[in-house]
Amino acid sequence: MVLGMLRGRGGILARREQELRDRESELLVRLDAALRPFDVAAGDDLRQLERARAQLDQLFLLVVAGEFNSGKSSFINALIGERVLPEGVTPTTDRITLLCWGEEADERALEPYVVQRTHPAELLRELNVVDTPGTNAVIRRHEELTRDFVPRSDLVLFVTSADRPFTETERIFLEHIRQWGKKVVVVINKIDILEAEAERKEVREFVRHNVAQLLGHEPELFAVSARQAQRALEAEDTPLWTASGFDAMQNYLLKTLNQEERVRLKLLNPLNVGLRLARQYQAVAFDRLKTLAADIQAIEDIDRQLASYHQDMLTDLEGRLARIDTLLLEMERRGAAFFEETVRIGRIKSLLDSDALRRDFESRVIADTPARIEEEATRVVDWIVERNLEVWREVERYIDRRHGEAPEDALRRSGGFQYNRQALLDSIGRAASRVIGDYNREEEARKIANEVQGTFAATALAEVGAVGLGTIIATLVTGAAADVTGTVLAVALAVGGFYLIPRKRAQAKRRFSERIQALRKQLAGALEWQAHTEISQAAETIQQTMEPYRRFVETQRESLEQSRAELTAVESSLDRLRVEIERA
Ligand SMILES: Nc1nc2c(ncn2[C@@H]2O[C@H](COP(=O)(O)OP(=O)(O)OP(=O)(O)O)[C@@H](O)[C@H]2O)c(=O)[nH]1
Ligand SMILES: [Mg+2]
Repeated sequence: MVLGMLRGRGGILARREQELRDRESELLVRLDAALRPFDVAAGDDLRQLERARAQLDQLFLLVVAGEFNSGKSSFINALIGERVLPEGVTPTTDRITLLCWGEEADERALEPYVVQRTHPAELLRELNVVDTPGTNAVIRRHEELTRDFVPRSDLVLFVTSADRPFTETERIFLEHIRQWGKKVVVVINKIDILEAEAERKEVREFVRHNVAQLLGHEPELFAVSARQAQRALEAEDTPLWTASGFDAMQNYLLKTLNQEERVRLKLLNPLNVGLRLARQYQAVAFDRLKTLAADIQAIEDIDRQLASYHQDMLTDLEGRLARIDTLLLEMERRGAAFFEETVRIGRIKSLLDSDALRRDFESRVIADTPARIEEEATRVVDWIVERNLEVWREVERYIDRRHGEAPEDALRRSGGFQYNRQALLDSIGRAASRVIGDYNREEEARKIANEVQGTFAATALAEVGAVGLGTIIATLVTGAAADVTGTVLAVALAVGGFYLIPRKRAQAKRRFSERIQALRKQLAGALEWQAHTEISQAAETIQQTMEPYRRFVETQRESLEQSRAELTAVESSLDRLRVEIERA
């Protein structure tokens, strides 16, 4: 009301209207910017928004839609007063036809499947009318065209037919229109086929009730007969024109839907499109944030897993080293007993036979200890190898689980985001599978064993051949015996040094014990260091592999949180503006 009055007073309305228009435009530009980060999925929606915004400056757009054969084209022809559109019993209209005022009848293509027709009909000076292909026809393409066009309309005239009023597919289509926040006027056409007034009333009531239920408010509803209206026009029969319902229909379109109401609807059209998109993409952002939260959880789990693996590994290793300790300790004890028994004055003769002495030492003291130590060390190495593999398996399992949580269709719908995320998950999954697939336990074990051996080889042998750890250890401990027996022999030969014997015995025991201590330290050190290095390396490789995913998750989260906040802000501004426009 106010809008119309103000316009009448010249300039003031124009300013008020312009101000609302500008604010709306500004909000829609903001919305557009907020939707940009939503990648390809938002492409179509952005176009809808763009078009709706562009139409702010165009003539009011009345879109006539409904099921095929309900008489949409006939309805428009009657409204215009001439048969400008083809009518027919089969699905007839196969493109969107935009009817505009023009001095001469003309036609030109606007977009694929969209034509503009000019016609010198009075009604078209007030509004543009759009004829659409019918829904629920066998030709699916028709319905898609119409669906895509709905967001552009300022008002939808929804035409249902009296012979099959309000079908299920019509309900679904109306639901779609409603989601775009469109104002809908319902037309029941072909009312002429119902002769009894009671039947007409029944149909009206049925449609009214169902539409009201769907829209949540009483619809504006007209029962008409396009056929009668066309006949009335031809015969210039005024009573028939009134009876056809077209008098009331035309009145509504030109008077009730006056200039101010049209301006209001015009302003509300892009605004409602914007509101819908703002809400829709907040939900998208929410969904993605939920996915990301779970991703972050998974990444943290992997981090924790890696840390605890490291800890477990070192703890487990202590137990394994204790077994090697026991072997060494037993050997040390046997050594002490051997020296106690051998390095004695009464045994001087056997002491002089250093070869025999050494053999004796080797068989009684050293015995199979080096082989058993080697066995234990091999077990430790195998266990390191196994552990390493397990860490990667764990990563693979996590990635698999994250993968499984994004269903195929969701992936397609959400476009870039899910696609990129999935690609990153895939690449980690592949990296993990590759490591696991290529993992050669024996090769890994050999590598680690070589490293450990290397630590000893330098001390034990000048030259490292392909000797095992056991041989190296044997060499090291036998060296102690050689040392001892050598010294003892020297003493014996020096003669007279009886009193030296006990000292030499103590010295031999001490030396042997020192050797073993050194060996023990070296072994534990080498194995611990290897375990630590291996797990650290695996952890580092895993972290590196995960890095792009981690970065993706973090940057996406940040940007989605911003988008969501902005969308919420735009939504509430649009809501406020809507109230203002509705009240204006
Ligand atoms: N009885 C009766 N028939 C009508 C009326 N209006 C249209 N028809 C007939 O219904 C059939 C379909 O009319 P159209 O105007 O082509 O219907 P449409 O909704 O445009 O159909 P599509 O373009 O295929 O979606 C034609 O045979 C019309 O003659 C009416 O008021 N009464
Ligand atoms: Mg048609």
